[in-house]
Amino acid sequence: MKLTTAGESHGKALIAVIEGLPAHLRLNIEKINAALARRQSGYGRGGRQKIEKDQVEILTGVRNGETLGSPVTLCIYNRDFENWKSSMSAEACEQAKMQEKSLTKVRPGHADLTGMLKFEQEDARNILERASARETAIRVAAGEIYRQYLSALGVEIEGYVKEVCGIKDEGRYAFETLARAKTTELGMLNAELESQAKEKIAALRAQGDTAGGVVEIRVKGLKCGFGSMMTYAEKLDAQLAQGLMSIQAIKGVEIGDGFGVASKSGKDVHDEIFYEDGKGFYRKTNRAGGIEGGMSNGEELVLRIAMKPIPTLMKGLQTVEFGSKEVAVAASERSDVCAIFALETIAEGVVAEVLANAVEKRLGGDTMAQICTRYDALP
Ligand code: EPS
Repeated sequence: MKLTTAGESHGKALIAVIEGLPAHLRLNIEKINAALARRQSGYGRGGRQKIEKDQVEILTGVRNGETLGSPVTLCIYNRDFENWKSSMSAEACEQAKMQEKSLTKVRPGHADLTGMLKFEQEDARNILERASARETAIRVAAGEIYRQYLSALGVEIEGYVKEVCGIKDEGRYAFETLARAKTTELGMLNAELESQAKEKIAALRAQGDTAGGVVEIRVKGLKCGFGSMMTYAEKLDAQLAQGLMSIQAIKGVEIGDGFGVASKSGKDVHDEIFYEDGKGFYRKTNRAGGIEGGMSNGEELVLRIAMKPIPTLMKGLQTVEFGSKEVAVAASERSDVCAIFALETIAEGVVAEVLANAVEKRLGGDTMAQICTRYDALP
């Protein structure tokens, strides 16, 4: 299943085309819009979210609430385009309007400078419009479709915020308790830690600074044997890391005990194997995070991702003005202080995309009924 997204942050719209979805996948469009609303919310978000009210429009591939098997096209209109028309239209724009919206005091940590050098641009606007995390809106819409595909097989994905700028939740939570994170302001499950994290974000906002954090994503119901150790491209852990790393601002991905395995000896890292009639093979621990040899082993998948603080700081860092090469303060008009709550929804969608593709690769199928039958027949 191939996903292509397109669209600039202040352009007319964001678009996604998904090829290869089976026929008869019943879509819950309200759930897609709920995921979009969640991505827009959370404590620490900025002014742009007051302008947008993201709603998906399905342009192709779905009839009467069900996929047809043809390419599915999704569209989210950018309301802010109304304010940017004169400098973001495909048609010729007035130089003065382009100048007004140009950005040359390049932001450390953003794609601005490297993108300008690579694509031979003198205005970072031509880089940042695509680099912006606004693109995650359409990835969430597509991700929710993959999530509904997996849900039809009994595979569920949930996540929560584990850390905000040094405030860490070391708790261990049962899968069934994770959904509650979506009803909190920051996606944390410990109310005391969440209130500390909110204070931290408020203080950083006052200082013109920003915050990142860690999100944990878990997957329940994925049977043994998805992905393969036969070739490196088929390894499920490699595919998940690639997908999660491709989300804007992600600097680290851990599976299971992740970096923690390096400081322990083998007996404290590997999950011992047991067998019981009726239950089959099982493990009492899950330090591997549900993946061994690049394949799902039937245990829960446990993934963690680290998000860097957003690189648009209201109190801009030192930089160099691109044209004059003079010392400058990095550009800022408005920014989020922290988008960690949004990341949870985005990461769920990306994990769903990777897993739906792994299912498709192994089970094929033209219709949802065929795929469900093949999935149910697996041990
Ligand atoms: C975003 C929209 C953007 C940014 C943010 C994500 O809106 P604007 O640039 O109009 O304020 O708030 O993008 C970035 C963090 C970034 O560095 O580009 C969104 O809808 O998520």
